[in-house]
Amino acid sequence: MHLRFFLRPLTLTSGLFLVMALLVSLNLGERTARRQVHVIDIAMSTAEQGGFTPARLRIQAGQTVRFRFHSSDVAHAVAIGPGLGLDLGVIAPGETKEVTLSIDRPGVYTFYCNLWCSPEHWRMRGVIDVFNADGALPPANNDPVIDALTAAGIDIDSAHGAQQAAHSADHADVSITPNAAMLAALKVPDILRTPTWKRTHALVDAIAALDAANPSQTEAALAGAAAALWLEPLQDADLTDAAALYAKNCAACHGASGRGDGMAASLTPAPPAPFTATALLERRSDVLYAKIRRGGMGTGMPNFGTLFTPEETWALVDYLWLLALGETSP
Ligand code: HEC
Ligand SMILES: [Cu+2]
Repeated sequence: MHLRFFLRPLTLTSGLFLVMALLVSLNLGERTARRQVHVIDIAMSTAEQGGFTPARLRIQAGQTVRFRFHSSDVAHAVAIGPGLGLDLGVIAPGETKEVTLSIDRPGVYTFYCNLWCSPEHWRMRGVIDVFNADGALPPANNDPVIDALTAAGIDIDSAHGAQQAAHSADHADVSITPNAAMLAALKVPDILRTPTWKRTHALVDAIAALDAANPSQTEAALAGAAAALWLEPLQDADLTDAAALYAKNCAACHGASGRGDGMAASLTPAPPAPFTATALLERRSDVLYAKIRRGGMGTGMPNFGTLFTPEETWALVDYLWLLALGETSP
């Protein structure tokens, strides 16, 4: 995708013509209409007071648009996704921030608040329909990961269900401390190191597979090795962006270190899930991914599928494993 954007505080008007000249030069040969900046003013108040107004925008692919966001009540923060990498940061009460951009790929985009601003904060979202030249929107893509879970009959909401409770009882007393030395000492079937296997299996499955390949190890040793196996691909991964997404969009409920103890944790109909080794023992990464993208019906877990790209979502899943198993965990 080809994206141009310029973040500028309202007060800096001097650079405007330079910026416009650049935009126009990049657009040479395109229709005159495209050269004009289409300005859209968007007022922001808490979701209880109406959220974004207007909340639905229609623009043309390739059109240069300037969004001006104005906070009228409390501090908000605005990001636009998926895949645009746009985050305007905090907008204080009475302040206006703007962004000038042109989105070349038609589709449906979301602008959203990523600063906890009220109990209904996460509802503070708006939609940008980016039409192609024919005035049409491309059809929405299905998510192959969620489709595969559905096809396999895996209900992402019942992952906590009876089966889970029964299994957890067996493992409740196992403390899981990643043990790389133990992992190195064990026989590890190759398939356990493939990304596909890891995404579609839980830690308990890894423990069982290690058990089968290495008879007469203690459960604690096997669990430590499995946890180290889970962390292996994360050692070299750059999860800086995922950590920032988590801090802005998830920590208010799930807690900064994933203990389920964020400042808004008491406001949700169901308690926010803790991201600890024991809590995630039976969780498949693809189920966590699906839950993040689709949300938890009626539980208070918002859906993030219209905000983040699949890649950003996988990075968040990795980050959850780091919170659960990484060195920062108690
Ligand atoms: C408004 C509060 C709230 C916010 C914000 C929130 N969550 Fe949740 N989340 C919940 C609640 C409540 C649950 C438990 C209900 C459920 O599993 O559906 C949950 C469950 C989950 C689960 C399922 C865990 C499991 O063990 O099955 C995942 C994964 C998750 N959240 C990830 C995230 C991520 C990542 C973010 C940020 C991008 C986030 N959540 C933001 C409230 C929230
Ligand atoms: Cu907010």
